[in-house]
Amino acid sequence: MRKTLFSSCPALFPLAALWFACSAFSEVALPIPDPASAQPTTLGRYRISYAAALDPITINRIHAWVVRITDAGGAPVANADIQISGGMPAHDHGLPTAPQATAYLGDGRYLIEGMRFHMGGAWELVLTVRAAQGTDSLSLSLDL
Ligand SMILES: [Cu+2]
Repeated sequence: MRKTLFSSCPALFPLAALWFACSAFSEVALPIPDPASAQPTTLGRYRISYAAALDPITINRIHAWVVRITDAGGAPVANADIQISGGMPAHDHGLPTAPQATAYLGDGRYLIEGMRFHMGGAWELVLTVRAAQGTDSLSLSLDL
């Protein structure tokens, strides 16, 4: 299953192998977003599904996410630039880390590394996608 994720892009394999080696070491599996959970972005240009490597998400543990981006018709979107921002609106602070999209995993899936939430409560996460269809974003509400 994992092998097929990378078969369409051999150039990414060394990076992916490294990530898998690290993830095996830390006993964290690559999460697979459920396409059925995809949500439309604000302007309807994309649909985004996501999965966190921690389930449930634990406070103060740095971890990875995988997000899957498709166009409005459900076709996987490659070559997207993804910016991650957010914070706790009620506390007027941002994220304690600067999560980054670090690898394209194929089939519209991107590895997001560096996620961490440092307290329980209501978080907002904003994923901004810039790709061929234009720029659009999705706000997620997380109650931790
Ligand atoms: Cu807070």
